Amino acid sequence: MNMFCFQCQETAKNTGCTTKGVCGKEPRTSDMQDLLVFSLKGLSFYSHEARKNNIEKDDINSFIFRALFTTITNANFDDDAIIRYIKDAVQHKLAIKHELEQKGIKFNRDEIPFAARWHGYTIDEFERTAKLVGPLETQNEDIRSLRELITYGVKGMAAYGEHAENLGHKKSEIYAFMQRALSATTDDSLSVEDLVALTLETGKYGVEVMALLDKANTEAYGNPEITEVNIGVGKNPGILISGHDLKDMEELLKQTEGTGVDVYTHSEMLPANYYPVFKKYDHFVGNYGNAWWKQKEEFETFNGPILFTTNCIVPPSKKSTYKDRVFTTGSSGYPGFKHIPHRKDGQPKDFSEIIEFAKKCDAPTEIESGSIVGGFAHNQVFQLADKVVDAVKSGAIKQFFVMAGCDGRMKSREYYTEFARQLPEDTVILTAGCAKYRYNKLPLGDIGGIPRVLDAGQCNDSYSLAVIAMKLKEVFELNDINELPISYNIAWYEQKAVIVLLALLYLGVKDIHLGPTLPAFLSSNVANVLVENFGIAPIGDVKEDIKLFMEEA
Ligand code: SF4
Ligand code: SF3
Repeated sequence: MNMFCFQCQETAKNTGCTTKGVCGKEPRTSDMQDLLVFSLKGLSFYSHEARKNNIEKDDINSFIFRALFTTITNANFDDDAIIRYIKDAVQHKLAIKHELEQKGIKFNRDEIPFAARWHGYTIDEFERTAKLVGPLETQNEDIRSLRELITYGVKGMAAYGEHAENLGHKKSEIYAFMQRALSATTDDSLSVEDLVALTLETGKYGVEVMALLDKANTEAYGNPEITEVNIGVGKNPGILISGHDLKDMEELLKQTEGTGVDVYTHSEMLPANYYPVFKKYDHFVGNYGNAWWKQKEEFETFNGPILFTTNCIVPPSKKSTYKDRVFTTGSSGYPGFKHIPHRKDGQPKDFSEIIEFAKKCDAPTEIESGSIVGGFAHNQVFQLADKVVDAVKSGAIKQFFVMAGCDGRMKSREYYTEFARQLPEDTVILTAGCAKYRYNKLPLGDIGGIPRVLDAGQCNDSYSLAVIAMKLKEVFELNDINELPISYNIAWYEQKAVIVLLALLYLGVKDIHLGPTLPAFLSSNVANVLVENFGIAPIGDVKEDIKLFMEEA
């Protein structure tokens, strides 16, 4: 076995990537990411202990967000960047340990987990230790499963928390929980029951972090509003911005203004088109292309530079001609792609190099034309509430389907296109995340002016869908969110979808169908807990699933 990773939906044979990642991750990168996660768990042990003694370090809080984010699927393939994070984690750990010791706080050696005890300095040491610290080192399958489930949920939280932090929004409870949870995954005294409880608590903080990000985004850029997004192209050269970070979006729009360079969104950045503050820029043309996994073709025809603010990066192939046009920033990275450093001292990032590059490029080649509609986050839907409630009461809308989550390259995801196509015409799809690309260009029509696909935004805007559900529960005076005519058929791929799922479970949502496959990291016992307590189910045949959902309704 060269490596072991099973954190995403596309893991080899739905058991684990062992020779090379299906995502393109090399064994060494996988090892270094394992060691980084391990180091962050060790650092979390000390920072959790420090917090108990009223020591809180802002730099460690932010560092853990960023470092964990680099280990999310398709975020960062750059070993050098990951190794720098490991070295910094070791330094942070030594510093905080020293501070605790200065205060007279000491630990027995047997109280300190290996992750916290370990300090390595050389690449040799890193490579050796990395082989001892992957997920398979936990022998008990159920404990391993729960530890990984919590770790992946916390990774998703780190991503959302980092975006909020970039906009100046922080919550100390979120940092405290994340570090406690990471530290707990190294604690051999915790039982399956303890870890199940911690998993549910992870969902609670998932809701908190998504609410925080929602606040950060809407306070900075206004509430998303119904928007017709152009999917065609203009005549100027353009920059294609992908990922989820809206602060990067803002700075890029400001810096490209008046330069003759247009801006287009790709994949998860599409919802930026729905924000009032971004819409006012004339050179913000629209969205180009589809979900992340189509990037190899779409980056070729875009002709101009591409900026990744987060995942999902697909490694270019030998034949790809766009390699020298790709830039990364934030936690994303890829060897050979130019990385734009983080903002310092309150100054914006410097996108001048990418803008100058764009000026020399051709305008994008048109691959589609027309428009798509989105912007149905909670505030906008509340404004339509009367219309929606009337449509439900009159029977014009029979059922809502939450089809949020991720897209991916597996053929089995055609299920979601077919599912959307075959849903009865008196149903409405509520979506968020890149899962939407499986059906957002189908001619599904509307119900009395309400489009049949309502896109709330990015995967974190699944929070909006939960807020909408809560509001409907209130309007219809129901006791339980599960009495609403809403079914959940969620597609997952990476770890942000894990925190979205845990958040929905925490909010009490039952009977979520999850696909295209159930996570490989769920042991059969842990999967049973989810099935028995929450009614989680896999997807099956489109026709039968629709029949089942409509009967349950
Ligand atoms: Fe495999 Fe997914 Fe891990 Fe990549 S992230 S190595 S595809 S399990
Ligand atoms: Fe998509 Fe990567 Fe998950 Fe944010 S961009 S939802 S997969």
